[in-house]
Amino acid sequence: MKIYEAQAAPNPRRVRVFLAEKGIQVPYEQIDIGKAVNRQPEFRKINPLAGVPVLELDDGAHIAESVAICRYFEEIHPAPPLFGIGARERALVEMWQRRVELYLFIPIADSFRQRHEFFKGRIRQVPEYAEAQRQNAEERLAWLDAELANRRFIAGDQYSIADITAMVGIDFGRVSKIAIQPGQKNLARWHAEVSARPSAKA
Ligand SMILES: N[C@@H](CCC(=O)N[C@@H](CS)C(=O)NCC(=O)O)C(=O)O
Repeated sequence: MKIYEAQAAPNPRRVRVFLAEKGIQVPYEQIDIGKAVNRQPEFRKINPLAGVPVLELDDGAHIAESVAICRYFEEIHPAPPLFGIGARERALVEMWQRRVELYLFIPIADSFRQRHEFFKGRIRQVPEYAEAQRQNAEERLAWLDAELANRRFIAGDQYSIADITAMVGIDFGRVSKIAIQPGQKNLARWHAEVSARPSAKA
């Protein structure tokens, strides 16, 4: 088993933080996305969509998509649970994981991908869309700040994969000058707490 990843990229970091929370060690193989190695035919045999991370199982199966990789490890190492326990909690974690991925992480990623030199020639870029997504991300930070007035973590009282996605997304916002605002005290309190966990350094 091994994970193809790229140290500086946000999606691989989501998986590293998740594994660190569970105390699981998996060998990593670095893919040089700066040189677009992930977009070459050799890597596309592993993931036709070219993204990292990708988990390679001992039977040769390849599992891409960060949350799918995390779910695999949740099944084989249930403790500590990061997708919730029981129908109610699992549904709430799923809801929040999807919300922070679709409405925060992706707008933050688009703010970078849609305008930055790094992605020129790799994807179709629309700089106006980068700016629209930057503004969307800023609105979602305000929304999340209000949500966090009444609970400790994104999905409730327990730390979960939703916290990992939100933290990694917000940290990646630095490259697009998207940041928690001084008045967003609930978000700042939450961010300080999740960033202080040893897993955040993974
Ligand atoms: N939906 C995928 C996204 C994978 C993805 O876009 N990975 C980025 C790194 S954060 C990547 O491979 N970028 C290099 C490229 O697109 O060339 C996931 O959740 O893992």
